[in-house]
Amino acid sequence: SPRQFFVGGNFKMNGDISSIKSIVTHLNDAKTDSNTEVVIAPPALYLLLTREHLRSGIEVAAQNVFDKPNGAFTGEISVAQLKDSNITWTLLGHSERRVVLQETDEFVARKTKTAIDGGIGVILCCGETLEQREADKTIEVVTSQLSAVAKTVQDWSKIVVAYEPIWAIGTGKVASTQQAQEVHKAIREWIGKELGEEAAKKTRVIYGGSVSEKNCKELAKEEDIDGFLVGGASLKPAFVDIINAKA
Ligand code: G2H
Repeated sequence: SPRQFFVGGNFKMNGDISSIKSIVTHLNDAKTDSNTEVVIAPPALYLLLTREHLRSGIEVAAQNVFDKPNGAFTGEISVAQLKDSNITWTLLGHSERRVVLQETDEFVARKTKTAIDGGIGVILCCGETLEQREADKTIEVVTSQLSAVAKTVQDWSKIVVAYEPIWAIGTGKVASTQQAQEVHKAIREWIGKELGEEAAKKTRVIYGGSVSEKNCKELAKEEDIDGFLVGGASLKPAFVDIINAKA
């Protein structure tokens, strides 16, 4: 594959100083596949601590960022503040934010544009509900989430697309390799149509939703699965096995 394998760890709202330090120490000491790009996303409060203790070669991501440069936006963090703290990536559009915080496709797109224009990478999440899948709307839902971004961002070289079917998140119900591959392939075809063949060839499309050390190897064999976004398992030592899924 012309694409570097990419594994993200999304800690969500988990951990404390002591447990995050021990995850970082474990990663620092682990033998990780040098062909895999690794990025971990702790809660905002622990970004600096994580960056300070984590070895170079592993990047740190925020779980969210705001779309304004600075000012009276209580509770928000800017792209410039992330860069100032050596935080080089952000997640955006995770379904937990789309559903719980009611973020729209347009808001996710504005934040993605701000992050990309500011020079940080974006792990852009998309995915359908069980109801949408059963109504055969999966590809339509996912591509319309991505379309909102393509309207304002043409350069996707610093975007990693994370396909996360909502029904597979934190449920232990992983998508089958065929189900995942089918959507990843459709996303790549959509990228080709909207952004060109070069972008389709180069953009990493990673899978998220109950990825574990047990199911990662099979998923990693699929042609259009370029890595994983890992939630629950990224808090455990087995995260290293997922990083090494291709090794
Ligand atoms: C999906 C994933 C990480 P989990 O949200 O973003 O979490 O692996 O716990 O399903």
